[in-house]
Amino acid sequence: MSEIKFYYFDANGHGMISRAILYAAKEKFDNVKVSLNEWETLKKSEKFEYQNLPCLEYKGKYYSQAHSIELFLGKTYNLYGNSIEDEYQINSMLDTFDDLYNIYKHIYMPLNDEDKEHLDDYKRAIINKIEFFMNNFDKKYMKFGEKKYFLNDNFSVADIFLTCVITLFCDLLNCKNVIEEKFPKLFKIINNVKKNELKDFFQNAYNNESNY
Ligand SMILES: N[C@@H](CCC(=O)N[C@@H](CS)C(=O)NCC(=O)O)C(=O)O
Repeated sequence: MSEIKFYYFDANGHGMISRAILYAAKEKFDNVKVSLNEWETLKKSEKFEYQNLPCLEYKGKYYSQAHSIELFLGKTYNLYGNSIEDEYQINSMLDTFDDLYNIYKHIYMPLNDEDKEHLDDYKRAIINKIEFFMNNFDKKYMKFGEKKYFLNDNFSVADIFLTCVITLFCDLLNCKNVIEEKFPKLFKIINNVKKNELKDFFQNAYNNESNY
């Protein structure tokens, strides 16, 4: 049994980036996919201190909250840049996940009839938001000197974020062609990372069937 376990549902969502970091680092870990039934019981365990997933069990300790786990793993495997400025750029990118998710959740699990009537509006809103963020990332990438990876010549959690989150939302919203055409430089990084650092992840851990 591995001394590292990553607990999340059988979906991509809030667990995707941490799973991808573990794959990119070629770490041996148990990728525990919790079913909704199991979760009802597990949720009450003190291991899951905020009563939600993802959760990382790392060498006997439990870690909660998606972005904090990403930071913990990113630093553990030296994928968090070389300076406080790099860390800021990575954190600021990671925070855009929740901005996208907060729109997507109205499509993924509409709360009321109003949500159901406005699915197309939410879809348009989230695609606009993706374009807005990509435009911002594109400008930063040019400012950073258009190196092999987003920040510089070193692979980092910024590249993992870009590859995972943009792939996920493009798949969910069926908008890859539109986004790829507008941001060819960023897609060069994404396509390269998919073929190299995250090849195993996309072959074995990315869930094509999930709607989140
Ligand atoms: N702030 C939390 C949010 C995580 C979250 O929303 N988890 C959801 C799945 S995406 C969850 O555990 N839902 C089940 C529940 O709340 O019982 C984080 O960033 O980890």
